[in-house]
Amino acid sequence: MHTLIHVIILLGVSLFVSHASAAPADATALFAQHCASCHGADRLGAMGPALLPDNLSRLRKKAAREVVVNGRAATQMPAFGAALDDAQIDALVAMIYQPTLTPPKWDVEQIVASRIVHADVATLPAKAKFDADLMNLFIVVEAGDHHVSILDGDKLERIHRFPSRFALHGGPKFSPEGRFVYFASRDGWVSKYDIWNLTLVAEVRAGINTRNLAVSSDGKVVAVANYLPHSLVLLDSDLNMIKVMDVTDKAGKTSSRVSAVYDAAPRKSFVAALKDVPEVWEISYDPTVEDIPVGLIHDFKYKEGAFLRGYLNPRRTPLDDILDDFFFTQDYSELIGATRVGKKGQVVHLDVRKKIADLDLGGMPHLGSGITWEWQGRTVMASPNLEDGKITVIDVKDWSVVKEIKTLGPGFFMRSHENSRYAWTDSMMSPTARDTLQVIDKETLEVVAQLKPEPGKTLAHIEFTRDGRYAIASLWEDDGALIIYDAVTLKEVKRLPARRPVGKYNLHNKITRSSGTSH
Ligand code: DHE
Repeated sequence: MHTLIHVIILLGVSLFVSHASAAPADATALFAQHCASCHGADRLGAMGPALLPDNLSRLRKKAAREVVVNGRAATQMPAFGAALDDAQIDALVAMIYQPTLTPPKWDVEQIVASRIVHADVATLPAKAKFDADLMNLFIVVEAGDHHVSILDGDKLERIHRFPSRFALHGGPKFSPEGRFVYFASRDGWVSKYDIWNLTLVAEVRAGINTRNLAVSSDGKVVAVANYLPHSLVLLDSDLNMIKVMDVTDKAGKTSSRVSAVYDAAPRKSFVAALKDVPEVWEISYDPTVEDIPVGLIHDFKYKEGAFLRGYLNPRRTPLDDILDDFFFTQDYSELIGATRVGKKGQVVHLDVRKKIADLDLGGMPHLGSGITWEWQGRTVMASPNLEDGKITVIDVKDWSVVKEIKTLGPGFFMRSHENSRYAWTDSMMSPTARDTLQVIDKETLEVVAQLKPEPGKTLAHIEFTRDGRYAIASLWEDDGALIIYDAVTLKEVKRLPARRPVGKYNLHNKITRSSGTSH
């Protein structure tokens, strides 16, 4: 997670010029001449990505400079190394890491105007144009060249590959019957794709800097979480505007970035994690929900009108601390959130609407990657840790830590399947062990195998086939691969080339909210 410090620069552009330069380079003029046609005169992005400090927070200045000089392979970004001198390049790089003089706006009108319809769903057949088990398909996000692949999970073959928006992030989300998949890009583009017809249907830009999206379990509402602007956007299934919610605290004084939004299917609601305000929001998409003053039973202070529970309106749960990484119990009545400093966890009950337990969680657990299984008659949750080499296993009834399983290094993702005795995890945050997957026996809670097919190359993110027979791992390199393992013998059975395949998602496992996968 990153802290963003916004410095308002009111000085002339000459300040951005490299010290090496004799004559100051005018960054604004250079930008208008060389960059604006693709990245937008306002730097909000167009064909190319947005060039604003928030959007660039994951890219070091040195790397950005490299892109300006050499261009970016597999994209339309040309090399400017020959056309511009060092001072001009330095000036441009400095400029894009500074906020714009006027804060960028992206409101309802702009969102509505950005919508693009690529195909009329009414004219497309409601039948797949290929022969496969439609619930055993995988959607693979290939970040190396911004493409998406669709795999047949029975034949373990690629059916189709198509270009995506720049820098998709988070899991794609599916309509309940599995025909449509929705993607969010870090630049705010939401894309709806018809898997059965292998065609893009519609797109809309819901924000400038977006975190993720969620699709309601009835398939009717798409919720988008934004860092910039501070908003939660609700769209219908065709990406038409329903409403934009400005996200502020109860008093309307402090606005907040939205860290993520999740579909809490059993509750027919979305749950949103806020980054700057100590509240969790729940937004019901159940049209039969009545306006009941929530908290009547537990806490009388929530009787005011602003806290009415209602269709597509936020219901707030106040917290002691900001929580922005969540794990939900299978029925979604409770969530564990990690505090900003990451060392403490809190359990929040969404009906009681308050914290019900504190957890001592050293090592910064990546709760969003948590999975559950049955262990000795209890349900346990396990998640990797972003700072320490360990898997934390917690009893979700009394929230006690059952075990900390030592691993080779800090990890990001964890996966299992109802039909598998193993849970798989990576150590991708470790410089020395990022090439090794570890396999944990869910009964003994011991590491039983280590897989290191390509020493020195990052191996991470697992997804199982619908039946749990195969596990697919990402060789997370530009000329990477999907490595398919037999989930019982742990032997490699096949490899498919892929361009930095950051994540893969099995339709059945995601739509049925398998306990072995994050939701
Ligand atoms: Fe992610 C999911 C947040 C950095 C790859 N990541 C998510 C989700 C959140 C999140 C809230 C759940 C959303 C969902 O699935 O709907 N990620 C964050 C961060 O806060 C963080 C640490 C910093 C940031 O700048 O955003 C971060 N994430 C990364 C990466 O650097 C990764 C490894 C590479 C990338 O492409 O950006 C990355 N995040 C992923 C992936 C998922 C994800 C592959 C989906 C996981 C899944 O299997 O469901």
